[in-house]
Amino acid sequence: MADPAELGRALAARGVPPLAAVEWTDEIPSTSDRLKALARAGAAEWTAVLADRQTGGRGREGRAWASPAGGLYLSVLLRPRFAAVGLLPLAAGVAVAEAVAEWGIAAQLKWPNDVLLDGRKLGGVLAEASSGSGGVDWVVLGIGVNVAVTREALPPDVRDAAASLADASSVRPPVSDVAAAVLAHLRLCYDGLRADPPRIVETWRARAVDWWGELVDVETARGTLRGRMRGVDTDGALLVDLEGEESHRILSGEVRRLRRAVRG
Ligand code: BT5
Repeated sequence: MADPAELGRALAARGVPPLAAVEWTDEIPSTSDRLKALARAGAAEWTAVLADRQTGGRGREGRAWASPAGGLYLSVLLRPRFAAVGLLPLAAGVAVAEAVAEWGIAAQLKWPNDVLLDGRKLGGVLAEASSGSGGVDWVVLGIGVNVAVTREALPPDVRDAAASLADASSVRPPVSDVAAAVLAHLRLCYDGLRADPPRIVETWRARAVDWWGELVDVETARGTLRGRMRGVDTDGALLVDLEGEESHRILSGEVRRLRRAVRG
């Protein structure tokens, strides 16, 4: 089990304010489930839960997040008092991309929550929130990054579309160093989000896959929409130009680029 004190020292060395509390266990069903329970019990903002492995790691829409040893499984509790909460998943993606850039890895972001390396998924973000009459009470940001996850450790249906930091770099950072880097960049992105939300959208866009203007299919709960990818608005919604409707807003979905048929 990694040592939470080691993470504390790594954050202090970076001049990052300490976490409110941190739990780091060897194995847990899901760090986000554990942190949601702590959030409901009144835990403070910047409480974090980490695990070496998850047995029930979750993605969006009930999908699973394969969580063998060698990955970063981190959940962070935030209690935002500002309006731009919808941009938190994008801000978390930026934080992950900026963190891995410290090891020379040029990750790309794909709306809404993918962190890609050469088109394969290196990490993902799961944002879950609870609101009351006074607005958003808490947000749990769950972040998974394949730091030194081997292909063999991943399920066969995930393996070919997954990437690991270890594939791309001869440097093998310890998971606790990657955790410290992600948390440090997340602090900066969170402060940036409070001060200047459009700026985070610009930063995200600069790191996003360059599919702007291209034809995409977006699978949504209400079916697949086809159009040209235009941008992301200040609520984090994807804007797609559909036939007969410009800048249609999509709040959640899966984007796939349509490749033009190559004629021989
Ligand atoms: C995500 O969901 O990408 C969000 C993943 C968030 C995981 C973190 S780990 C800490 C915290 N605790 C949790 O329980 N969850 C969070 P989504 O966009 O729905 O992507 C899920 C899809 O990614 C799956 O259906 C697989 O195709 C693929 N996938 C699963 N595990 C993967 C892995 N380890 N590496 C790359 N791709 C994976």
